[in-house]
Order: sequence, then C-alpha cells, then structure tokens
Amino acid sequence: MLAQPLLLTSPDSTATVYQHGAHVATFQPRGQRPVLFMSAKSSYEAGKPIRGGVPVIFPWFGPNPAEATAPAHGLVRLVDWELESVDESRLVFGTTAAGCRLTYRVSIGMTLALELEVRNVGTAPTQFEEALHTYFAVSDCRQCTVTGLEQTPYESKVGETDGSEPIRFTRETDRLYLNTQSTCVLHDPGWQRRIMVEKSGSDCTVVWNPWIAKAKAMPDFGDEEWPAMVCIETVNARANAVNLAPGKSHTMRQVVRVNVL
Ligand code: TA6
Repeated sequence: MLAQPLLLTSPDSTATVYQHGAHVATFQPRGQRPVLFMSAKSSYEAGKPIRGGVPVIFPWFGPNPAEATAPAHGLVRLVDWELESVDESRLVFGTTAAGCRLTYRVSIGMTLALELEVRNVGTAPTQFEEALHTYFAVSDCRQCTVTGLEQTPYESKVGETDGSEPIRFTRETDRLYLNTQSTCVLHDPGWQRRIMVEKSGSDCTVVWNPWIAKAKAMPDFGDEEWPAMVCIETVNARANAVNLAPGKSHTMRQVVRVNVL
C-alpha cells in the first residue's frame, strides 16, 4: 500500500495528492461534487499506476515505441517523487528521468492548477512526450459533450471518423488532437456544470472514454465505471513531441475550473 496522500486545503477547495507519481487523486471545490474520477478498483501499490485523478506521463505517451516491455505512459507515474515544498494550498514535487529534471507544481483555490516543468540536465539534446492524463468525473458520459476541438484534426486509436461537431460519447473514444492550444469545455447537463480545461505549453489534447469492452479489459477499472468518467488530457506527443537542448527547460500547464450552471 502507498503512504497516505498529502492534503491540500484552500478557502474554496481541497485536494489530495500521492507522492507516488506526484498523483493528484482528488480535487473538491467546496459544496460541489468531486471534479476528478477515481476508479473503485484502482491499485495503490508501488510500481503500479493509480487509475483516476491526474496521472503524470513522461517521457513517452502510450506504449514505448522502442521497447515493448516498457510500461505504458512512461516511468514517472510509477515512482515516488521528492517533495520539494509544502504549503497549505500548494505542493512542489521533483524527480529525474530520461536525463531530465522534472518539477511539478500543484496548487488549488477556485481552480486546480498543474504545472510540469522539464529541464534537460544532460549534455545532449533530448526529445520527450508528456501528458497530464486527467480523469474527470461526470454524471453520465452519454449525456456529456466536449467543445473546443471542432475543426481540429485528430488521430483515432479506434477508427473514429466523426467530424467537426462537439464530441459526443456513443462508443469507445480515443482521439489524439494535434496542433491545438484550445481550451476544452466538458458540458455535463446531468450535474448541471461545465468543466473548463485551459492549457499552455501543450500542442495536443487527448479525449478518451474506454466504453464497455475496454472497461471490462482493465483489471483496475470497474466494468460499470465507464459512464462515470471522461479523460481530457493535456499532452505533447507524436509530431508535437518536445525537443529540448541541453540546459533548456519547457513548461506545460493545465488549469481546471468548474462553472456550476
Ligand atoms: O490517453 C488515452 C490512452 O492512451 C488510452 O489509449 C488508454 O490506454 C488510456 O490511455 C489508459 O492507459 P493506461 O496505461 O493508464 O491503462
């Protein structure tokens, strides 16, 4: 079992964060429903990813193209990060991976603000992929839509070809939108709220729902949990991977804000 998560508090919200993976597990604006989804079947063990909240993905997104036995979505969500600073409503974590020093700043208030800074501390240029793989809690994904990505090209892992309408969830959905810096909005009429996902330093957005078969295939995800979540992920991957010269750094940021209707 993992060590207990750290608690963040602010006048407007609370959050819990595991040192394992620097993993934000919950974000709870006062008087509102939870903003992040967490599977009831998630693992909480060293060396295993937590299923829900905000997994931090680095230095590759998805399977490792060069090493089939490497863990999906990189290394850093599987290790304990160093705690560099602690305030009531802000934590700063650090870890080193793939010749880079990562600094991850988590702060809460009216928003959940996440900032991943990667510095190339090696002597050669490097290229990496990264993501804040955020799982949002929803009333029922089948009632939800995602706007902000209309007219944006995407690659689907599951053969989707839908066009430029707002995204609706009627099947397994797994889309990597390229060359987009747009703010996405997750519209949840069932819970009468909109979740705004703002970002900077990111050129990709992934939208994912596993639907029925994929949910059944994941041992750390309940068969009936797929309607309760939507992933909107702030990403740099594939053609939008980050190239960093020695000594240089890059920062990606995701800010989550809830509007109650
Ligand atoms: O971001 C979407 C995705 O790449 C899906 O294809 C699915 O694999 C999901 O991530 C979860 O990946 P994980 O390794 O956490 O099971």
